[in-house]
Amino acid sequence: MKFKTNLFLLLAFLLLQNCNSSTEIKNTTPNIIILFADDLGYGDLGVYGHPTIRTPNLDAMAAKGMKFTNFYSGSPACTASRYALLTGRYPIRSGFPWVLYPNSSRGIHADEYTLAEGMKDAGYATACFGKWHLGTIKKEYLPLQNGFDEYFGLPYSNDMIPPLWNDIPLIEGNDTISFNPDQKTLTKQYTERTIDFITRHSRDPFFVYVPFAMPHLPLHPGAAFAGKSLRGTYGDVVEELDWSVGEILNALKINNLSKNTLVIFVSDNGPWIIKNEEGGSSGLLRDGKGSTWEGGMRVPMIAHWEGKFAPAILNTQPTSTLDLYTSLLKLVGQEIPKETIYDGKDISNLFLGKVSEKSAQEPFFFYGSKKLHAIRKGKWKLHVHTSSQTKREYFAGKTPLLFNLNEDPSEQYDLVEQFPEIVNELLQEIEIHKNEIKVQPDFFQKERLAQRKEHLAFEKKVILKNPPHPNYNNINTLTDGFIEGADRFRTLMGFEGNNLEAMIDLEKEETINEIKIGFLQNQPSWIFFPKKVDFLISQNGKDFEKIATQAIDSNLVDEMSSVFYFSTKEKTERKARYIKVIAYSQGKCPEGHDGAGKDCWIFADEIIVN
Ligand SMILES: [Ca+2]
Ligand SMILES: [Ca+2]
Repeated sequence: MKFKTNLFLLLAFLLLQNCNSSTEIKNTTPNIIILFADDLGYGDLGVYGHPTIRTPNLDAMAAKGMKFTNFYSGSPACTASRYALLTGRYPIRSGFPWVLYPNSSRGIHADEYTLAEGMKDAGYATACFGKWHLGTIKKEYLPLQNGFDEYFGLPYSNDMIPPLWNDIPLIEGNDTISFNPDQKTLTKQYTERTIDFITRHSRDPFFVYVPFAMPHLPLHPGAAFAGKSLRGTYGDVVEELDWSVGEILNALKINNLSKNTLVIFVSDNGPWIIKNEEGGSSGLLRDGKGSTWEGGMRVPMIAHWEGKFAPAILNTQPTSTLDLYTSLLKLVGQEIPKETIYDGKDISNLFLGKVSEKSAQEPFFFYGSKKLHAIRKGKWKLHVHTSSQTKREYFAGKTPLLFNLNEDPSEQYDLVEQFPEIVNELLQEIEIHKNEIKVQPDFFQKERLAQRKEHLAFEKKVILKNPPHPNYNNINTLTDGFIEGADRFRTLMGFEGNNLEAMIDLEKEETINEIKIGFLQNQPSWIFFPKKVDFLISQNGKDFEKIATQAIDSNLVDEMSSVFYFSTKEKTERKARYIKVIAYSQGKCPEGHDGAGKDCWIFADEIIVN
């Protein structure tokens, strides 16, 4: 009897335990997994119609989940696309709208509120396993400083390797653990890391972001996949990604997490079609990576959340990675900062199995590397600028072009003539958007604006006696309040052989205590400090009085690359309305220099008047 009671108690205890853990799961917000393929085209999966690439796991994921057929990446380029996904903002807002290289000085700005930071604030454990590509040159650009608890992977594209580039690091956390790893092992390693993370956090809410290295070139399938696909090496690599998806979904099942984990599989941009059969396919869509034709930005997107929505839903609504930012943070109950402009719309209802009545009519904008190329609103897409890495001029380069994407997803039949009112409406939407984009400068511009120094000559008009070189004629730099360093010499004003003689009208009489002007020296580029600088003042703009001269100090002349400010030195306390600065070029490069006897340059920056 006693034994039986104990057994009963034990059973009751176990039941309670069980009950507790299932309530625990029900009450928490979902875990989030984003599997992000690189350069995978719209037509590259079985479930999206590829005739020979076998993707049984992704096909099954779509059969149990939701397949999107009008889903866009935020950009047709790697870095910008990742930026859009992780910040919910058009890449134009970031200050790096295209691709970063291993030596790029910029990276993701610390003031961006990343998806991972939002997840962390919501109490999630966070990890990124794979290609980062949002900056590497400073520690602050790396994943751990941008919301991820863990990171493992190549920090940029798998083709930025020797001999064109330096050795590529494999990074764990903030540390380089090796160089030039065997790329055949990457997909497997990223998969194992992801499964390990899921297993370790099976009782905490978690967010895992897995930006795969491939099928971006070079293609390196794992040993178990090499030579197996009818589609060749490209197919091998995609079939390995499919295996990875299967393993990750299986890990969720084993850990009893399928019902409270939203898994999203998507690609960062269209296929790299200029690489011929090594690149993928955009199926029935036009063009590929790098272009704003549909093939460049419409990508496969599959969402899976067991039990949340009816199986095999086909979602034809125009949606994008920008929307994922907004919607996923909504799903985990995290608010986004109010002071920043975000571009994504809230489609969280779709992931909850409800209809998202909102926003099918909200415009989506397509950007090339420098400017806005196209808009989509509902079924209509209007191109105002087109480009292709293939150098092909579709429609003989004509713009604007209007397509009805519901009836013509391949963008073959231009309807500009038939629907002028739609063209006008979309052109207006573009104008509204362009004006709105200007309102909020990117975080780098903001930082720079904060460093601007106002002084008496700030933004005053400058009149030059001698013309600057046409390649270096940025006259604004003389009074724009930005005090530049030697690294920005291309933005300074350059004179070849000539003197600089600049007059500034202060617009009213001022008490002048000091005048300064910055000059760059970079002797290997034939840029020398001036011999001397004269400072003059005038009441009427005609009769000038010289109030000071500073000759170059020979101690400075050896400096390799530096900016030096010539000044009036002593406090002048003189009243005047007009200022003149004359900087005397050394004229010819000196003896012993590469350019000895030929014209040398002077490069000027701010004329500061206090
Ligand atoms: Ca890419
Ligand atoms: Ca300046």
